[in-house]
Amino acid sequence: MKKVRWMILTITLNPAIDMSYHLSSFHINDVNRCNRVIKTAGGKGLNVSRVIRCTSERLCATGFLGGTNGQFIRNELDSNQILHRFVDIKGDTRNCIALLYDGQQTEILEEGPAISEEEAKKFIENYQDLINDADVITASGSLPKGLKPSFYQTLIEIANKKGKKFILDTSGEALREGIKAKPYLIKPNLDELSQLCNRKVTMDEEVIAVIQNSLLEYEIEYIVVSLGQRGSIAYHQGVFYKITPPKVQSVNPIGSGDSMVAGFAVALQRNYSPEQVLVYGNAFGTLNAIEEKTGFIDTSQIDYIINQMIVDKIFPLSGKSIR
Ligand code: TA6
Repeated sequence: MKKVRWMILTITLNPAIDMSYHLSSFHINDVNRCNRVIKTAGGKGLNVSRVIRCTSERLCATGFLGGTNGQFIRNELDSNQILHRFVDIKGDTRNCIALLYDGQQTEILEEGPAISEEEAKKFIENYQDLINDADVITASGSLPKGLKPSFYQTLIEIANKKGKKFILDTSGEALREGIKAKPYLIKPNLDELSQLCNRKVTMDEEVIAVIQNSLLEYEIEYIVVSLGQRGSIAYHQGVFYKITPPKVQSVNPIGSGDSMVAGFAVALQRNYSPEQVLVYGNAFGTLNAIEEKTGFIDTSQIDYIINQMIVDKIFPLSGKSIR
């Protein structure tokens, strides 16, 4: 039988069933009834997987799954025709809750199950085998309990030895440790960047200064700081970019950062130019925000959105555009 070679490997170490409750009223310390609940196979890496699946690129999803929630996710991946190779765990995969009311979103994220040493070892063995069939690897979200904060670092080192491009999208200690292994691309948002440099970062000039002063030493190919609807500021090989997406009517921004990661992975897989890589990621983020479903894009709209993207190259010190 012919062996199927996938090209993008997505990693979700702490997947979740995402429950979105759309509420017409919301009162603390009272009973709130809800007639619109959406249940999705979630965790950031599974959102990435679904968006890649919307394109023609082939992928395989991996991570840890356990219990009936784990089985639900496996069934969802099967029905979305997403190839998957998860490691079975004893614990139960978590639930994450989003309460959507009056244009606002309140999230309750369970910590998730603990991973045993044996399960972590099994994952690494499985991963060593899976990456042989991948050119680009994405790793998204929090690390589950039981794994060392340097777990992503280990995965990046293994990928780098084999010449694979590793995209890391995580936060806190896992990001701090992960960047030491030189991932190919990182995509912190402003909160994650602020955590990383231990001070509040909001302005474009501050983002550029933090990249220059605190991140360049790690020699990461692409550093992309996502700014929500304002797009992103990126650094690649000595050049800073500001990418501004067109103004759109946002319907559901959940998963837009994950969608951005999917866009980067697809563009890297296709060996696009650096500007195209940056534009693709941003376009995918925008396309997700205009859809009701989390982790979904309408691929027929990619060119339409890309044509409206503004890419400015920036002088690092003055923040002045040189477009
Ligand atoms: O940003 C929302 C989300 O993508 C949800 O899908 C939810 O599962 C959550 O993130 C998980 O984030 P974490 O960082 O805990 O892995």
